[in-house]
Amino acid sequence: MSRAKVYEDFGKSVFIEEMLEAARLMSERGWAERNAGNMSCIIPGSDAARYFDPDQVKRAFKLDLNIKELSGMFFLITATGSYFRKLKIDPAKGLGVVRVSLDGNRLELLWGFENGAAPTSEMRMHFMGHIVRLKKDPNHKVILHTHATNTIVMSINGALDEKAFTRALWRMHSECVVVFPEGVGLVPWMVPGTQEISAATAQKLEDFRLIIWPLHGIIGTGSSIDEAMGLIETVEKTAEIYIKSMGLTELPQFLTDKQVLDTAARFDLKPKQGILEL
Ligand code: 2HA
Ligand code: ZN
Repeated sequence: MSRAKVYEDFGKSVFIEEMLEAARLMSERGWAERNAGNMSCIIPGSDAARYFDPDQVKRAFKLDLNIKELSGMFFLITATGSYFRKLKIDPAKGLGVVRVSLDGNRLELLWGFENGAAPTSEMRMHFMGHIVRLKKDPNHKVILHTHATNTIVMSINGALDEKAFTRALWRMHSECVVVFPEGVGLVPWMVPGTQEISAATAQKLEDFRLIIWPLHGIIGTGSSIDEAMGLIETVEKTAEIYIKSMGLTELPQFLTDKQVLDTAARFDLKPKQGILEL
């Protein structure tokens, strides 16, 4: 007689704990008004095996894109319409764990999304983004999207294209070139939740871990929530410095391009070429 396998409670897992903490931080910083923002995180198969019965699929979501590259993989992802500030009250409503079907056309729900909830409206960006980042970095796991206030304000300056945006960040805060030597990607404004913004963002994720969505927010990616969040925090803090310094009447003092390069060299980093003017 075989005994039924006992699964651990995913609601008490470190995956849920870390996502709730990220939602709390974003909400407290004012980056998550109403249902703003969304997150997704890969759950390695070895962890998934501890928490989920692979045969207990609660529901399935048909996709309008094929993500065969991710078939069989497990993702923890936020629900459409979920409020970050309320996520901790009922995590099994605002979050769900889905497995990508073998044919890559469906998401199979294994945990969460209670009361009929469904994945975020930006799920196409998340899945297309994961496909790209995994090819670049086998340790990649997390995509965060949030409406970081100062980053949005900085993006209102339309003169800041991708290179100018990166240059401004690198020149205003010594840490920036160390944290993102590849710079930040920037896509033109596009309607949120569309195939268009998802494809453009995924394309940029070929070269960048951080993407600016002008007049909307920011995307950060990485091998952990800490890493993705750390990237976003560094841009957001520097955007705050940018805005605060705009009112200064004295001649501004920026890092020279040599100082930026010297800082990168100290950490054996090679900043993306073609951004600085040295
Ligand atoms: O999840 O942030 O971009 C709501 C949004 C859409
Ligand atoms: Zn958004």
